[in-house]
Amino acid sequence: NHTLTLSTTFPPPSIKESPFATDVREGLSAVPKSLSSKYFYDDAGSRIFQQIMELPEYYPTRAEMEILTRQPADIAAALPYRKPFNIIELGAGDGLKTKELLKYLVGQQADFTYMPIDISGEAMQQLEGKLAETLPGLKVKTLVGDYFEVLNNLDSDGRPNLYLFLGGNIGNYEKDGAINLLRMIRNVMQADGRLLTGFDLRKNPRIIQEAYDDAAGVTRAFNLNLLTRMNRELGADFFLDQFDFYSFYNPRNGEVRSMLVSLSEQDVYFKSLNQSVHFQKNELIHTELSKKYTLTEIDALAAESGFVVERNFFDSQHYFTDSLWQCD
Ligand code: AVI
Repeated sequence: NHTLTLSTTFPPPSIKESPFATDVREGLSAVPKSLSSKYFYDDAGSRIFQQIMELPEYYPTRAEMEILTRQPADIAAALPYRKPFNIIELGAGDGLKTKELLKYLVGQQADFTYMPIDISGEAMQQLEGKLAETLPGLKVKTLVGDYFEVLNNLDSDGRPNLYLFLGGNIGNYEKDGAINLLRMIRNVMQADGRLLTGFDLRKNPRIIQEAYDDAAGVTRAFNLNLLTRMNRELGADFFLDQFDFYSFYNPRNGEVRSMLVSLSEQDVYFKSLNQSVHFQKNELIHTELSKKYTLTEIDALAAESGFVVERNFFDSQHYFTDSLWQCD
């Protein structure tokens, strides 16, 4: 009768802090407090975002879908490729919009390989399965990881690349971040490469305001889900009824800013950070920028990142543009 006692508590396991934990600790100790909107997209948040895209007020997805459904021939004709090329998509997600363009190109017997990049391996597996079913003639090579790493280690077989950055995701970056990302693409691009980026455009301010503060409260739930995520993943004790959601559009600079508002003076304890965060009554956590562009701003952004705008593709209401850029 040997008794073997295994100690599971000593020595304590060395726990490496997750990037989420580090960013939350830093973001909530800063003045003013902020969290990156990239953390909206856990499984629950991604599902809420799917609901946002179907809201009557949320026009960007439908506008871009219209561009890619109605104008794939014009987009394809604007590409200079008469030899095999690659289409590399950053943040492909469910790939629903891109499918319209891919379908057209496959129908034209264009010789290309589609390379979607996403941080979620699961999303890439699903997309690959779906494309194999619906576009069996398409050559697909999925790439899982962070854009910067994947793009810098990409082997494009000496073929020219069309980069896609759709959905208006560029609008969620602060200006420096947007320029960094675009310059990084510029640096890996050959002279005959092209970049097609989705930009949400300035329009009647009321339309934009309502798209980011919908009547059914789905965008509110999208923001409050960040608190649920911190409760679950970081052992925080946020009470969701102690926070409000507020978002406003400033038509003078084209910025929608979203935030959570603390409804009382309160302390929130984070078990996994072994730390409390203090909130004043009415103190804000900035959660998201969603920038709306003028065409002049798009030209300037292209120039600052080493590109020129070759052509803009618009939806019928001119709410959105997929902007085709080449190296300057
Ligand atoms: C993903 N991104 C382009 C969306 C946007 O419109 O800025 C995220 C979003 N936030 C609130 N509603 C939608």
